[in-house]
Amino acid sequence: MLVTRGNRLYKTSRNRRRSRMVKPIHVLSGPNLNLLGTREPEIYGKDTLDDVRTRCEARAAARGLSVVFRQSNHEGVLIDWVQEARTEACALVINPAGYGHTSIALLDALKTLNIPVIECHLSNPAAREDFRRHTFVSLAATGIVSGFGAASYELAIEAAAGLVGAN
Ligand code: DHK
Repeated sequence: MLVTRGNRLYKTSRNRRRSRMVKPIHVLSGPNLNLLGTREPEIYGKDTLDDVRTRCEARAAARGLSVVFRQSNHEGVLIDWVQEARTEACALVINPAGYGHTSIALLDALKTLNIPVIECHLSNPAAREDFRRHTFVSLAATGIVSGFGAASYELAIEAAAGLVGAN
């Protein structure tokens, strides 16, 4: 059985297991990603956000982890969820979508975290319009996965699991 100590996972005895269960990976998606599958599918792919959720859950389960998977179109809601992750998550995967390019408030919230933060993009913003090439969120990210469509989320889960020491 895996448990957390700080942000890392350890195998442990049954007694210890009761007191320290593994926290989930929180996966946050920003504005317009609720439209995934129909929104510019040539850029963002045909998978829906529910498909992405299923893929994340499966990836995490294979590493003995669970996910809390959420999407919002509202900056303040995303910030509230980032703050929640401070105590409730072992790692955070975030696709900030358009807010990544604009939100210093989201960056400030992310900078309060003491857990791995994986920034995730379906497309490769560096290969798109100039205004997408700068992402405030990157300043607080442990690492970035971009350009692999829905698989970017799965790779981000893998990276998070590795960083917290899951098998
Ligand atoms: C999603 C968005 O909605 C855009 O605003 C970003 C990102 C790119 C993505 O590739 O997932 O520029």
